[in-house]
Amino acid sequence: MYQYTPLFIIINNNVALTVGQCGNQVGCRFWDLALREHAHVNKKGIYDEALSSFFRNAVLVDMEEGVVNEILQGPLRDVFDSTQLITDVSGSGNNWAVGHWTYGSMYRDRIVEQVRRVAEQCDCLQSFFLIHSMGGGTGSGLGTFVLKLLEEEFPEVCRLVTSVYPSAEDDVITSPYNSVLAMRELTDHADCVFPVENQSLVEIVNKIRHMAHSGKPSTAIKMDSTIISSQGGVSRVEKPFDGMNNIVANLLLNITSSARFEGSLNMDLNEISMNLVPFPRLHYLVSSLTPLYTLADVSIPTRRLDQMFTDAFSKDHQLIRADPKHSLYLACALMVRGNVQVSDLRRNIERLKPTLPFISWNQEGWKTSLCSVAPVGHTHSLLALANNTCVRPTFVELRERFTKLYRKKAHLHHYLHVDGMEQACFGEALSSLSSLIEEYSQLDAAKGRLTPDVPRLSVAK
Ligand SMILES: Nc1nc2c(ncn2[C@@H]2O[C@H](COP(=O)(O)OP(=O)(O)OP(=O)(O)O)[C@@H](O)[C@H]2O)c(=O)[nH]1
Ligand SMILES: [Mg+2]
Repeated sequence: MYQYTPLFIIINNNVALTVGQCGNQVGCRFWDLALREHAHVNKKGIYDEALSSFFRNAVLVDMEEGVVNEILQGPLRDVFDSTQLITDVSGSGNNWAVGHWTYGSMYRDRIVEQVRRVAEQCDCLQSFFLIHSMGGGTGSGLGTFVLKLLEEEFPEVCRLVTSVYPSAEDDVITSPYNSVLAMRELTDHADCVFPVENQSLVEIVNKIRHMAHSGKPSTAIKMDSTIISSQGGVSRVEKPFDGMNNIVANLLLNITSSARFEGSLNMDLNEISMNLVPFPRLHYLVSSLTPLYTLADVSIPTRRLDQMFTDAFSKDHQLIRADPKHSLYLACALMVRGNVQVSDLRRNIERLKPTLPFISWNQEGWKTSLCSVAPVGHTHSLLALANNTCVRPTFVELRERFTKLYRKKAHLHHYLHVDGMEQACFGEALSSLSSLIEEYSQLDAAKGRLTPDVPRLSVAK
């Protein structure tokens, strides 16, 4: 069993909500790794008030019981109690409308009451942290219903959402409908969204496995690194999503590290949207994590440290399939953990800046944080969050998959049976997505007009 360690925890000002299978599996992985991190830092520590509030400030919602019940039987059973769970038995059957309207109206009061109870335990509630998938019914439909509820009931509290996007090969046939319907809600009601694509996660996991088995010393990966290990998961047997969920959990560990540990430069969760979102709808932040591959075994020499910063901007380290270096940056945050100095951060920003297309009026739009505690098994790590027009292709692809079904009105009747759901919702969600795509396109077009600083003519002597 774990020993729990209190550190400098101020996370009790944030409330986590996990909705649906994916949301709960990812959330559970995150909590598990967070416990391991804290236990690692202070091996003699005990489970105390401060860390326990980190867990009390969570509400777990699923309209099926299986996943959540499994959590209560696993290593996390001692930190959650059944009053934090809201479950039903049959699930939303991959239908956004059932999650949003049917379960939304049935569970509205219970959810509000539960969230209020948890919110009252916070000294000064700063943000809600929602974790869900876009492709199914509960996380997507009820998850976005909860988002709207939070806006109504706690309008002053920041809403951050981690959204897992389905891959093109997803076995949920209706996932394009569910995702586009959910996107409209995310665009209108979230302050910040961290999109993660299952396709990218699969590619990263495959690449890591390949490297781990290639045996080349230059690609040595610690087998117990939190990136690839499934040790300590909900169940002993590794499940299909475990490796992928570890990556998302690492994203969450890095985002919340400032709130869990001390550091010379802290970043509160609500500062993310304050600093990275210049326009309210354009709040989709592309994340990249390093180390992911060779740097899993990183040590501190400067060249390697600089390499970590270079990697954060490469295509291979993004959690969606995107290439930020060739699209326009509106803003960027670098969240560093471990033995790294402010001067290292500054040097790397100066080094990389000339290679990155930044919007003209926000060339200095860099936000940084330093947390002194590195993830277990590493000396340092970096999470880059980019407000970048490179999210656009992901949305265009999603729209194409939606249109393919919608043109034929395929599967629509499943949605239109549901009380509260009207066909107009589909058209409205589609046009919301199209205008979002258009807004990113227009900004991206400005990239071509960026003129590099013209060198001054030298005066002939
Ligand atoms: N990365 C990741 N994706 C998942 C996981 N579980 C499901 N998914 C993906 O999420 C989508 C399905 O959503 P789920 O979260 O299973 O559905 P739900 O929210 O429980 O909704 P219903 O089951 O319809 O009530 C599909 O795109 C799956 O590929 C997971 O643990 N990790
Ligand atoms: Mg489910």
